[in-house]
Amino acid sequence: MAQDLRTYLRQLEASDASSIRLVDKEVDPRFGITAYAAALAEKGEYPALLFNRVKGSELSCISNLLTTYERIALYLGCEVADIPRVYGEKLKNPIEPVVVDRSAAKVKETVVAEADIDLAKLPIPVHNKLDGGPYLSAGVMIIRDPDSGRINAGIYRHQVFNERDIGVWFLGAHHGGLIYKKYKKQGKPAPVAIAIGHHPGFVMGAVSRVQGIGGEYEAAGALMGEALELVQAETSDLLVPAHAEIVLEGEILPDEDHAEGPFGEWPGHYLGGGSVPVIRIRRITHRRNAIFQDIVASSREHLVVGGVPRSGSIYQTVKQVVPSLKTVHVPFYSRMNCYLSLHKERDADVKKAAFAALNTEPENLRHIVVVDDDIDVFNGEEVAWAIGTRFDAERDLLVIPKWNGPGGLLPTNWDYHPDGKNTPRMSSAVIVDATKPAPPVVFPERAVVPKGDVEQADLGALRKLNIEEKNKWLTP
Ligand SMILES: Cc1cc2nc3c(=O)[nH]c(=O)nc-3n(C[C@H](O)[C@H](O)[C@H](O)COP(=O)(O)O)c2cc1C
Ligand SMILES: [Mn+2]
Repeated sequence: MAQDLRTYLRQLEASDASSIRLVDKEVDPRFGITAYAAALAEKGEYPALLFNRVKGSELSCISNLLTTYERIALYLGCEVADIPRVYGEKLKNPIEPVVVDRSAAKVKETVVAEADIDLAKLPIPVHNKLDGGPYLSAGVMIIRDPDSGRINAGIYRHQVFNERDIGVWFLGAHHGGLIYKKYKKQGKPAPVAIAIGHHPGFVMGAVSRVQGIGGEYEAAGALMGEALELVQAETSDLLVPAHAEIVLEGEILPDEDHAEGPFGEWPGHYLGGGSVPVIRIRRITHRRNAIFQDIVASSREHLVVGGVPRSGSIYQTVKQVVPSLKTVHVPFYSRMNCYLSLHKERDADVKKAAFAALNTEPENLRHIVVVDDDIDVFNGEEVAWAIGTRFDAERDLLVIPKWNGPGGLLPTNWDYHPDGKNTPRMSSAVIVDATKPAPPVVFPERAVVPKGDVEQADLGALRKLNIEEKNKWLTP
């Protein structure tokens, strides 16, 4: 059986039943869904949330699903510390998709005709206080490049404007926007499809850095470990995922832009917006009892889904330049940062690794920290300790002025003026070399308790103090 959102939910439930929680109470899609995620996040909890009574909709909504590295490691079949390597290696071995018959495609179980389309019937959340409206945050938009014929996919934010029109916000050099402009130049509508609700390998395949236009379906196959099954769309020559929960089909209109935003973006501020192209929805197909998938915008889920694929691509490119690379972390708590650990053989390894990382992810990275391989880059405290003990700014800091921008989603890529206007600017990148000097220099040893003794500590014997012991030691 082909993998999809449901096969993954089953796998997740079997591995840790407390990681999926049902909200069996009516919630308003306006802030009600994100309110649960935010209330739990305040307590440091990130379970997937399945809402089965969203006001105004007969469909359920899943949100907060891809919030932890453990849930990514689960479908990749590896340890958390090994995600960058495994992810990078899978992307290097793409798997071609296959086309299945309409009768085998679960996404065709229900077809909504153009005249019956009303997006208000989908459980689409309004995420944050100042958001301009409901947004699809986990929709994978599929478009065919008219020149090469290749199908490209990516997640782009879609604001819902009315019962049949949504927006699409393209960033800079993303292929989705470049392809749309080719249709617009010819004055033609661009056929698109938006797949909502699928296996995390499909969702993350769509946001992986794939060289050249297209290749996301192949990346999804690699991450899922099997060929992605596709089916013919209803209204165009696009091939869409056969086992998505929901597919919206439509066209980006060539001459009908609309004001968009604000929207709370991944750096945690309201960014982006302006005038965007409009997608007119012409058909909806979905499963019976479809689950609408949401990604909690500007939260940990948004950051994990965006950050893990970056770690995978960076691992791959840096490893080619500096084979002694141990691993990479683009932390979910600050995706502008990238921590590289390596076994340093030459002092030059540091800058070579750092520049390879910056060039793999030129869009968001601004702070590269290189540490030795005794530092766990998944532990922010260890990285901060390495900076505190092995980095001297005068000697070990390299500032690269005007590296990033201008404009875009990074708050530092804008100048803010007293009249309330913003103008785009470039911002700098830094390389922080927090490694010890390369051999043969002798650096002080790190103080640790011998490993063998740590392993022998009998943690099972620990217990609370009893009354007698309290009287003995805790009474004044
Ligand atoms: C949750 C999420 C939301 C995203 N929203 C947008 C967006 O609104 N616009 C955009 O251009 N990219 C967005 N991205 C990034 C793109 O999906 C990603 O960079 C993708 O690789 C672009 O593919 P492309 O170059 O083939 O267009 C988002 C990524 C994630 C994970
Ligand atoms: Mn692409």
